[in-house]
Amino acid sequence: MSGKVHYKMALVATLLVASCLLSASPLLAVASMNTIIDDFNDNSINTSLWQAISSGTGFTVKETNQRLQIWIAGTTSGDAGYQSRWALRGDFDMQVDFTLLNWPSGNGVEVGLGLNKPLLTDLIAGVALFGDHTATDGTHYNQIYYGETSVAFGSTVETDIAPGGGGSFRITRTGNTIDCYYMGPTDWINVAHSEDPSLALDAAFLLACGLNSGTIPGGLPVQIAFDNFQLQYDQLVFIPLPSALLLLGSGLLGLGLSGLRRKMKKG
Ligand SMILES: [Ca+2]
Repeated sequence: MSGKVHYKMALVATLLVASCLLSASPLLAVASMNTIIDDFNDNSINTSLWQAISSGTGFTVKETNQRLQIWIAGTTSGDAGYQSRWALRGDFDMQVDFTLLNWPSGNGVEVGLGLNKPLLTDLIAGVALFGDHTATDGTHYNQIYYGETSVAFGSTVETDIAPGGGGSFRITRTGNTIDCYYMGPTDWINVAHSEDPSLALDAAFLLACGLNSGTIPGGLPVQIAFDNFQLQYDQLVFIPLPSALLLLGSGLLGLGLSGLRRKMKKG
């Protein structure tokens, strides 16, 4: 009799343990996410993670002063920054800080954190600060934060960051859902939220800034910096370098401006 009771108790205990393990598995998965932090303090590009990219003329991309600094002539279109040599697969949470080191009024430069399809310039998602600028159709826009995904344009929030100021961007993906944020006065503010199977594709990530061809350049030099890049991720997949060099194009900026105009016209 007591032997049977012990057997039953042992069975129940085993089932309880199994049940706990099963219910705990999502937590274990989160805890096992990998982390990459680049504080740029070594003043040297980590070529196992990044490649410097630029299109157009007058850009300089360099790690210096313990951050990633980008100089823009302010007279030409194109963009520049760091592009990952790896694609994100699965869930992730990444963020980066930016500083507007030299930021003349009306410069039209856009600074952002983005996701592209590997080997293509197609944007999957991005969050950016767009400086006040004049579009080629003559319309003037104030400084804004905005976010978007390939599925939908998010929202715009007007702001007014003084030269020397800065902020932070963040993009997260859980399953088929992507969220884009900027750091507000007290917490992250969501400017894009989309759910679609296409958003779960492998995605290269980039820290970029530049001028869109639909923007009249402000004419004065602009300088910005990225710092404190942090990434938690499920899996990284290597991108072959020769093709990846072609990546940036209008990836972050082209869709951004067209999306912004659609949004503005609706409003
Ligand atoms: Ca730093």
